[in-house]
Amino acid sequence: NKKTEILDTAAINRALTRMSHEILEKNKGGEDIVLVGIKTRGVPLAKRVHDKIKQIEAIDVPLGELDITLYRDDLEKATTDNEPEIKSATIDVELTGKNVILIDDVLYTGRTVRAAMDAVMDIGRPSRIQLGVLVDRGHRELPIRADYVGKNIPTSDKEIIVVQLDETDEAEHVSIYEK
Ligand code: 3GP
Ligand code: 5GP
Ligand code: MG
Repeated sequence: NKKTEILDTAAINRALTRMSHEILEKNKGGEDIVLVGIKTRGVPLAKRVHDKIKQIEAIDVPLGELDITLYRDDLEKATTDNEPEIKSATIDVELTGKNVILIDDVLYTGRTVRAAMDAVMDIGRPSRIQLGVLVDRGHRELPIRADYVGKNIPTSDKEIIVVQLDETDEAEHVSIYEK
């Protein structure tokens, strides 16, 4: 159980600033963007990207959130047999025709993002869905990739990524932790 810090507050902030610029560059401005944070830590990250887009282009892009948790039909089962499912969605704007950008802290198997895309497409018909994550730790089990990545951190099965943010935790850093 060794812990190594990969990103500190300044590095997290720089990564989010770069991602916000990339979002605006790739989408030629922020006009049709709707940011959707995936709970828990994807929500404050989406808010930070929102604030940066506002600083850069003076556009107030709508913010929504999705709560996606593991569906357990049998609590005895291993976690890998449980599939993430949507618990609730708070998106107060029309998504049809919009460019929905999902924001999460860590991308791993891709199953959470798959569930998030299902939820978004149940709500409306966006013209496009993109994905931004603070950390891509690899190990994808679905053909899903992120459009905006704070940092690629290749992990082994024995490692997990610890993400702490000021809004949700009493610290702010991204670390790699050996189980
Ligand atoms: P989050 O809600 O901010 O994403 O799943 C609950 C928390 O446990 C997550 O916080 C996440 O940070 C942490 N976590 C660490 N490893 C894993 C993992 O392998 N899968 C999931 N779903 N969460 C993990
Ligand atoms: P996936 O569905 O891609 O397997 O996992 C993505 C979700 O699980 C994200 O919401 C993320 O918070 C969480 N997750 C998966 N692996 C890790 C990890 O190593 N560290 C943290 N902090 N979260 C993880
Ligand atoms: Mg998460």
